[in-house]
Amino acid sequence: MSDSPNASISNIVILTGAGISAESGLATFRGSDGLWEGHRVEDVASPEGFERDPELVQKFYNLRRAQLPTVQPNPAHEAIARLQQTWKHGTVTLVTQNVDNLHERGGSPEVWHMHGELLKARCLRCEGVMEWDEDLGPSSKCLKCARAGWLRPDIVWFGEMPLYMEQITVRLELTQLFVSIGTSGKVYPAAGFVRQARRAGAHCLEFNLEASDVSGDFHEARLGPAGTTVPAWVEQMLA
Ligand code: BJW
Repeated sequence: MSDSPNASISNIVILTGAGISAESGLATFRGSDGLWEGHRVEDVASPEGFERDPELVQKFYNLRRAQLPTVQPNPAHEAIARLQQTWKHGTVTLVTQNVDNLHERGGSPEVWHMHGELLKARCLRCEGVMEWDEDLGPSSKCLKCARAGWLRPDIVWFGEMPLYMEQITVRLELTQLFVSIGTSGKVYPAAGFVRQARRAGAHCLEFNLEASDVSGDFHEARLGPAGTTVPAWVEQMLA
């Protein structure tokens, strides 16, 4: 029998939030410089807000899309990618609430973006989803049905169903280790994953600068900047 504390772990589920991209220069949602400042959440992150003022919402996401090439993945993104690439004992499932592409650019082979992606657009007319790296506006034409004026960011807003939910539930049932990194635990269903995983018998570990709203549901917390704490943990896992 192995003495390693990791010997009983085969499957790992990692959930990330805005905090993992903070050290790359992307603002978090609920920090003092949070993205919502200057905008009411319901104005820019709800289907009703989009219906009321599509131009404001498109502009909000256009600015964030345009920011992506100006930022780089940090050591936390890279460490997770290393774990995904080299973990030999089972699966490492990476679920992110982030709509940026820093996990992919950090080398992650597979990322489930449960709240959508800035670099995708969705057509309200034909439901087609397509890669999109330019500004979206009233004259943007769907690449699938060729109609203009029906494209929106492929982002999951409040009241909409997050993506990959069935697959995530299956992985949470099968995991021995659930790890949450840089998320405030304020937004559901993601904030409830720790309880699901814990009920299924997983050890639950939280990385954050400070206690989150769901810290009490974890077995263990590592406080500090993810760019330092996450690479140290990955080294430990791979040792
Ligand atoms: C660091 C750090 C560093 C900083 N190192 N850490 C009860 C149950 C179920 C649902 C609900 C419920 N009550 C209400 C709901 C509905 C609603 C909801 O949760 N509302 C809450 C406000 C209460 N949820 C929904 O509507 C969701 N859909 C849904 O529920 O459908 C029905 C359903 C039911 C049951 C099962 C399945 C489905 C949809 C939610 C969509 C969220 N969308 C947004 C916007 C996306 C687009 C965009 O990016 O603009 O997603 S909201 C926003 O919050 C964004 C984020 O992904 C999400 C989470 O934020 P996150 O990542 O946690 O960021 P912050 O800023 O809050 O926290 C950052 C953290 O990092 C902090 O803790 C810092 O300390 C830390 N940090 N620097 C480490 N260097």
